[in-house]
Amino acid sequence: MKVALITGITGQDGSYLAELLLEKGYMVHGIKRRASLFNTDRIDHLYQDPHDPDQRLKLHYGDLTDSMNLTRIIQECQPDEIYNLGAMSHVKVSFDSPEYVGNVDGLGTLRILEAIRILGLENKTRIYQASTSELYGGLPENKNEKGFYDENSPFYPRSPYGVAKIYGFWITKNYREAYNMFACNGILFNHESPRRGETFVTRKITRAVAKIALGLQEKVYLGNLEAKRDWGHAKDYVRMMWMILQADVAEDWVIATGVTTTVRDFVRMAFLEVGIELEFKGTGVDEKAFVTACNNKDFQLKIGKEVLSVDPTYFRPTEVDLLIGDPSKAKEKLGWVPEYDLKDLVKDMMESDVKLMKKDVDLLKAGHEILKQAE
Ligand code: NAP
Ligand code: G4F
Repeated sequence: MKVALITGITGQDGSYLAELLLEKGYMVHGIKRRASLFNTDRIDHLYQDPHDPDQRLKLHYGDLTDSMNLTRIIQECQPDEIYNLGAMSHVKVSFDSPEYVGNVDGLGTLRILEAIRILGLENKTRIYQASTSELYGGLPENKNEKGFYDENSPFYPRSPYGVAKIYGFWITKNYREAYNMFACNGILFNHESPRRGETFVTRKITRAVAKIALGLQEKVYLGNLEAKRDWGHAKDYVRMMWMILQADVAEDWVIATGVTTTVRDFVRMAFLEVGIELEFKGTGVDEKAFVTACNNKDFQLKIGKEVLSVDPTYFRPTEVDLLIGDPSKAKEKLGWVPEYDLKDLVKDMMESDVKLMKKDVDLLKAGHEILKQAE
């Protein structure tokens, strides 16, 4: 049985990857951080009974800042594959915690690679490093002749997160070249899902739209509506992580959809999923969105209602204006075919968040019923 170790297993990608590897028959080890509250919501459905001898998922307490702990876990698991997904992954937050993000996202990668070397596992263990399109920094002049970022485009990170991840990228490449390790970077463009963290822009939008449509929230405040991102579905992207480690040769790979969309258009698409049409008025910090039509009888808002404002709190000291990736190499050499386009992604996220928020409405109704009966 193949053995995999996933750092960041409690995160969006970690949870989908764990599901995929269990389906493929792997023994999956995951590193979770000790927290004062339960933090395994995304993987609880995979982890019913830790006492079951057939359980193929095992969690270990650990942290990417702790070399001894990482080395011990790797020694215990003897993994065939390590997926280093653990990271402080929020770009805006990285401006507030630059030293911490350097330690976790940069040096954390080194700690994993060095543990493999110390343990003499260079010829056994393949490593996937979660690199990112943030490395490109969105500089227009660095796109290729077709107008995309690809494996050969120069890097220019624009945040402490991007700078930490560029260390992770190069140290992975260096260990591959220096010690002949099967260590690969997946340069992944933004990928989202119903399990996306609530403070990333897509999930913030789909949660807010569901709440606004159900009358649980008045409006949403966002930052830069002009930013453009190449958004794919996390399920498609974790499949590619696995494919990267099954390749004949260790290389670095761009994973993207090749389509870029503004934050503003993502908002429009999310509202349209519940039949609500919007008009945007004003520019910059004065831009707002208003309801112009409601085509779904379940979600009726007042025409003209203001549902979005800009709040400069969400602006970043340095912004990545536009990202768009060229996944040709992954498609041609590894046969990667994504199943979701942006419309499918928005639909999946909206359906999930409407369902989630409806539970709140049902709870409120049940509460009112109980109060009425008590009167
Ligand atoms: P995520 O949902 O934020 O998950 C991050 C994971 O890392 C969580 O399990 C988190 O644990 C864990 N973690 C944080 N700090 C840690 C530490 N000090 N030690 C050990 N684990 C730690 O991120 P994601 O979207 O799944 O992304 C997975 C990886 O891909 C990240 O490295 C991210 O930077 C990279 N990436 C993501 C995207 C994207 O669009 N999603 C694109 C390119 C690259 P807790 O649950 O305890 O917080
Ligand atoms: O959703 P975001 O926070 O993602 P961002 O910064 O692109 O980073 C994500 O993708 C990277 C891959 O390129 C990953 F490496 C990284 O770990 C993370 O998963 O912001 C997307 C865009 C930005 O331009 C931001 O300024 O949305 C803009 N935005 C506008 N209003 C907002 C908001 N972002 C957030 N988080 N919240 C807002 O209210």
